[in-house]
Amino acid sequence: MFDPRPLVDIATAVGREAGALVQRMRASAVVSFDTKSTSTDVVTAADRASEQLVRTRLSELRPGEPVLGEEEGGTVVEGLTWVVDPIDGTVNYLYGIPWYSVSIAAQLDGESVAGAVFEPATGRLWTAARGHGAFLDGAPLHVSATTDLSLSLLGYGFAYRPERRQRQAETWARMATRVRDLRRAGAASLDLCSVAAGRLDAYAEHALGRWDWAAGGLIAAEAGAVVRLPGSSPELGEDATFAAAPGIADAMYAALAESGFDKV
Ligand code: LIP
Repeated sequence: MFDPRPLVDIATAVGREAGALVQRMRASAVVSFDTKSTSTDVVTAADRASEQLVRTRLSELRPGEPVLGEEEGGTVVEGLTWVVDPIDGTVNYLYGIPWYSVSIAAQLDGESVAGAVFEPATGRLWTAARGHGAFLDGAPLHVSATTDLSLSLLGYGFAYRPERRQRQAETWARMATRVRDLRRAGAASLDLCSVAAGRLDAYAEHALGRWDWAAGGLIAAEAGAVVRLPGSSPELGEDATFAAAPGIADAMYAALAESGFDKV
């Protein structure tokens, strides 16, 4: 019987090493940086150095296993692939907002089986192994028991492209009167971990990379959330990521669809 827990240990150890590097580099890394898809989609020297460290360490610990990373690319193959976001929440990192992570997942035939999301700024570690639960610093995680949509806290995000942001903002304006409140924290992996911890009742966003959701999506699912990854929510749009406490998942999914979430 395949046991994914040793893969969590590797993701944890390498994530902690990369996180320490990210923290050490911050003062210099945020002085100058490059941009990618738009002028607001930043990449720092720390993003690149973190991914390079992860790649080097995985090649030592798991020789021959491919890596898909946000900065250097790669592909998901049959068998085991490591999926890495070297800094998730790069804009937060740039501004000194302590809400960013190094996210490392192991996927088997494209499905996450192990994941670690490490917060360099706080030292908090979120982990999960498929079928073995989700944990924050070793303590079990459980989603919220919310059953009332109007009393739910919804996390969300924006794409980098301006024309899409406008449509997304219109969706969130419609949702604002359907839920208790909205939160936009800027790091998808940690938004998904927040659902796992019951700190958010739901989270939804478009246009995430596999590296954004690969570990956090598993952590949320293992904590009891209803998780729908890109390609599995046609009513929310082909590139939608959705996670919610089971007590409100159907109502939240329907409210997002009614708000035009699929048209952004
Ligand atoms: C970020 C995501 C966030 C999203 C941002 C960005 P990055 O990832 O974690 O949820 O709203 O636009 O994609 O770029 O910091 O790795």
